[in-house]
Amino acid sequence: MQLKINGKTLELTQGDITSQETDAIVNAANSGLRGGAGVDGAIHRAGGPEIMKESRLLGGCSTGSACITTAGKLKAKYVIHAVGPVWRGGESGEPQLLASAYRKSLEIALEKGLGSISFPSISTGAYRYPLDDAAAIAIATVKKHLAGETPLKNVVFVLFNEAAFKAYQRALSS
Ligand code: AR6
Repeated sequence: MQLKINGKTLELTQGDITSQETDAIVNAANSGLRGGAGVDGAIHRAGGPEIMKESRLLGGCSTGSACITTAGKLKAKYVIHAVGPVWRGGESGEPQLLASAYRKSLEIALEKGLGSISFPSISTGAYRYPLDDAAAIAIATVKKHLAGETPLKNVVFVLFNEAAFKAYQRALSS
């Protein structure tokens, strides 16, 4: 499923983000950049130890922010480590922090002049953010970025399962 915005493409696909060939893939990281389970574990396993070596040098990345490393053995050139919020009921700034994690990732892509980037569904696994709400924020933040001046021509959401794919489809078509 695709949407054209300002001559650029926003695409949804179901699969494993580690096999994406976009310039950057985004990791759903923790603020310590310590690695973990879920998409974080998959990225470090597939990319090899170089990504963790660079992550350690960064010394952490605050919630709602994003930091960049190279991508080791992955096909992508960079991994952008975005730190989404843990869901605590929605009254602790979670929507703003989630939007900010996406926005900061897109700003890093812009600074680096990247043409393409893939996102997972940040915060909706271990961090328990409700899927439909997270999808609406993710899609709205990317749409806003693509409507402005950016070198990004292609933004892909790589959804790991059907439930996530359907939630992002709903968000994209609403
Ligand atoms: N490709 C794409 N999406 C994936 C993949 C994959 N290979 N594997 C899982 N997902 P999560 P969070 C989906 O838990 O909620 C880690 O331990 C998954 O189905 O990876 O932001 C970190 O170190 C879900 O929809 O990230 C942090 O401590 C989505 O990715 C913490 O979890 C996000 O789930 C971050 O939690």
